[in-house]
Amino acid sequence: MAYDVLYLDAARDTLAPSSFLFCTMAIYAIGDIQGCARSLERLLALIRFDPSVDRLWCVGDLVNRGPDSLRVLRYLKQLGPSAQVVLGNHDLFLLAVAEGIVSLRSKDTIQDILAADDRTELIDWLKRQPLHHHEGAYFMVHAGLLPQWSVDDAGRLAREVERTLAGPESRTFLQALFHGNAPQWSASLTGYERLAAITRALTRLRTCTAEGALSGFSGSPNDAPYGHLPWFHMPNRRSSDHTILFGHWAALGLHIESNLLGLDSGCVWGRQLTAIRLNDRQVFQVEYADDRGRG
Ligand SMILES: [Mn+2]
Repeated sequence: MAYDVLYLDAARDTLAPSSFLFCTMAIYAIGDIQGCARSLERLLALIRFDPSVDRLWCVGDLVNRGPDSLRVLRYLKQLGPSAQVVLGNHDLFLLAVAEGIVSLRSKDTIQDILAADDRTELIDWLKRQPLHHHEGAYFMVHAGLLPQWSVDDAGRLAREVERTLAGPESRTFLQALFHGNAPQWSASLTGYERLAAITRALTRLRTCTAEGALSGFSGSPNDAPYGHLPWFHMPNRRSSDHTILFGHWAALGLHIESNLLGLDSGCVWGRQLTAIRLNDRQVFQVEYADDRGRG
């Protein structure tokens, strides 16, 4: 890839010759941050993340429940093209609160963003982030894909939502997502119900019923009701030809299979924040390092 060479050339001027061999672009995919800024900073130090060379992929739920959502959002925004994020359910919740569509609940910790001087810029940036990222053999999404969706299907459906969220009908869409009907996905859905069903699957899916519908279960896969399977173990899942990166399921924990990287290791619950270097699948983890109390 051409940009590999460019990065190497740029790095040659600044690094000692002994470091040169180690200086190739790395992509680190990291799990749900949820406002745990100190844990994020520790993890970035551990992997020696260098935004001039490396890329950081985030599976969404950047904010909420942790103590420092504002610091996390500002950091990721200023990374520019070095960061690739996809939106999670908590990120969409922040957008809905910012639009005055839903109210904060007692567990929410996004007040710092809502009160920030740069609130408008942060919210505008967040609205323009995608729900999916497809690059080569990888497909990143916050929660999962319905079994009948290929990655191309999911990408096309996600783009319908992304265009609306970034456009003038953003508020109407969020209203429908948080207050409208919640039908299961069907290809015959139209309008905002269609966009809401797509969004719910991409940002909330954990287990599917035998019929392939999203079920509400959120515990450990071992405790799932009879006949309910993790979305990624559904028979004949059409996205299995790509490596899917996802988060959202803290009770699942870090989950690695040849074509699956589940990255929510429960940082905001006091467990770990995880990064996987995609180049060689090296796993990096830090223990929860944020203050307790506000979450
Ligand atoms: Mn989530």
